[in-house]
Amino acid sequence: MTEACVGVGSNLGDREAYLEAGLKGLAELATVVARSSVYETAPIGGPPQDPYLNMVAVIETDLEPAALLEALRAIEDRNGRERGAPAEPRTLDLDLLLYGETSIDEPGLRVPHPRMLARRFVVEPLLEARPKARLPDGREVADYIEVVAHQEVRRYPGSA
Ligand code: PH2
Ligand code: MG
Ligand code: MG
Repeated sequence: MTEACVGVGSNLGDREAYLEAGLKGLAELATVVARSSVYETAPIGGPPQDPYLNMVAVIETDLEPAALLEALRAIEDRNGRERGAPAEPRTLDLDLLLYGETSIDEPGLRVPHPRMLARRFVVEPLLEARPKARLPDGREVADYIEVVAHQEVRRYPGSA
């Protein structure tokens, strides 16, 4: 069993429902062992678009990284995800952030997620779920919160 961290995001349609559908999909393929609160976050990159809801789920899984990534894509597809330009609005985005202490750099599969430490919408919920999260190279995620502190992120009212 490996512990993996998955970023969950939505900024198109019923965002809360898509986050729930994402969590349900994860629970069908793995054991969800922790999750963050939901945050409303200013969109980073891409054309002007609505704010995201973002959160992080921690799972335990027997799936290898490539199979896990494929399973994440299948959950996105089931939830109306259309694959256009990179930072276009999306109904559901499931990003593999960390997979144990494994580093992978292959076309289409890079773990840790290459931009995770530059995004408060990842760093903050990840630290809430796993305060001691580390990258395979030993860097502590907590050391990066100050770097991204200027980005707009707030707890989403009503979420756990
Ligand atoms: N995802 C992106 C691009 N920009 N911005 C926010 N706030 N949250 C996201 O999840 C996000 C983004 C591409 O996946
Ligand atoms: Mg993403
Ligand atoms: Mg993605």
